[in-house]
Amino acid sequence: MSSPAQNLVVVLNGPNMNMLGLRQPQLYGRATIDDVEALCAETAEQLGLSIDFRQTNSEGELISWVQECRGRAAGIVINPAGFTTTSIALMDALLSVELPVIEVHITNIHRREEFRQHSYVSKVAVGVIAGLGVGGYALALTAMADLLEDQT
Ligand code: DHK
Repeated sequence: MSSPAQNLVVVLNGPNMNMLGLRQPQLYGRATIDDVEALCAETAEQLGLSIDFRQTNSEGELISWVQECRGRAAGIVINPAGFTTTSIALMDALLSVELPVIEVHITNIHRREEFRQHSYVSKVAVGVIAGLGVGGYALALTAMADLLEDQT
């Protein structure tokens, strides 16, 4: 029997992602966080994955959620949002769980302000998807499914 951890991908979203659809739609688009969750759920179902989709504005909560993935999940897809460029603690938490991590940004952070371009999360991620809109989440789940398949 397969363990629950084998196909569970935790999709984490950092601060202000609850404002998707309202916040700077010219950059982030009109899709809401609920739309992104629905996209992830649909994509995961097609890929035979389970997902646990979450958003928080709190750095501590995000770190606790990462820690809870150890032994429970097979991989993490994360849009760290504003914590991307600031949180060594988040990077350390991601390292501590020893799981594949894929980083997602809706916008192309490399075309934006310089302060957005350094990511601590990228230091520990298998890969990064940036600038492809909310569709980047579906791409990340597809890449994660391939990664997990290769692991077995
Ligand atoms: C989302 C944010 O909230 C910003 O802090 C990042 C990222 C970019 C995104 O493109 O999804 O700089």
